[in-house]
Amino acid sequence: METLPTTFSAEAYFQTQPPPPTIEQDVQSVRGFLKQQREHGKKVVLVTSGGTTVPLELNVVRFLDNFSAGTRGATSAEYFLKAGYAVIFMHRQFSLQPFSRHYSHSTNPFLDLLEIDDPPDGSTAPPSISVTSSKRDHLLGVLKSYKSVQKAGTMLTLTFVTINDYLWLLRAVSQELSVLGKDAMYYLAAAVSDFFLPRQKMSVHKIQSGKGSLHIEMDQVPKILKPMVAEWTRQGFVVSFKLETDDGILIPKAQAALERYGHSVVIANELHRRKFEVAFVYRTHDADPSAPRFAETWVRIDLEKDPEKEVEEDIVNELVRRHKQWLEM
Ligand code: PAZ
Repeated sequence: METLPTTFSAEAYFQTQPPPPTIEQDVQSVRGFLKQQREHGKKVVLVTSGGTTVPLELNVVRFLDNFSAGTRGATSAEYFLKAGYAVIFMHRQFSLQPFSRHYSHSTNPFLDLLEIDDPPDGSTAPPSISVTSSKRDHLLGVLKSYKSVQKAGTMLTLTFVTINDYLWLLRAVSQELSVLGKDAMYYLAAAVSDFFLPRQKMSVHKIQSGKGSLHIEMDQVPKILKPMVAEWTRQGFVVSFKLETDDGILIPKAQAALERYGHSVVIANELHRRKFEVAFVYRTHDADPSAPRFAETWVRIDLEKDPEKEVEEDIVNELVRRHKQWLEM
């Protein structure tokens, strides 16, 4: 059996964990997409969205997962498209997607949009289907945006399931996207596992219950932002997210990430307030060494006053503004 490192650097990870079978095909589609977007002078944002799984067996029956439904990523992708960016939407398979997210089966089932219209008495014509009148305007708006994005070819969708799929795909897409230099933005909203089980330590078959309780020791996922910022993305505008449940550590951890990786912005959010409140954490460019090195700006919306408002609209507007300013520097 090959010897595995005790802690995985990004390099050791990619040397020991195999790529997903679809990686080459995905790289080809990203190349084709970027060629088209460059011809149209578009800025491109990579949006990652949804949670990663950690399989416990090679013939996977069980896996660890997390809560993310992909709302942040899918919603933000729509606002980036609206702002004129082309979007590579890299998401967890079956998590929410731009446009169709409005009709998620759990919150707004598609069948509830439709009516059966019976033919007049005596007619042999089959019943027809129409859209419920109260839902028509909303559906029309979403459909128009969706069709125009399809026609313009400004969105490419890629999928991942496991943490391994995610890491390989993120590296490959970032390296491709780096040809855009400063015109590329990386918006890392996916909820990525901090721990994984190396392939070499996985049980081949379903773990059996005969031995009583289950003990699994997981390895730490390498800190991928480090090579991403320093090597893969070449000058890109990198935005990472920091999620915590303990308010006391949220901002300090976001600051520590900025310090460690040297990227553009960290968007900090607390689990239960993430739908209406986030903080932009960034470096200050103050020449005075005794002044604070970081600052934060809160983006808040009032869902009681305006229940239709989405915080992602303000997040994306603010990022578009900062990206523009940064391009002009
Ligand atoms: O997918 P969602 O809308 O339910 O949640 C979004 C989020 C909390 C996963 C995202 O805003 C985020 O913080 N992502 C990074 C999580 C992390 O620290 O790994």
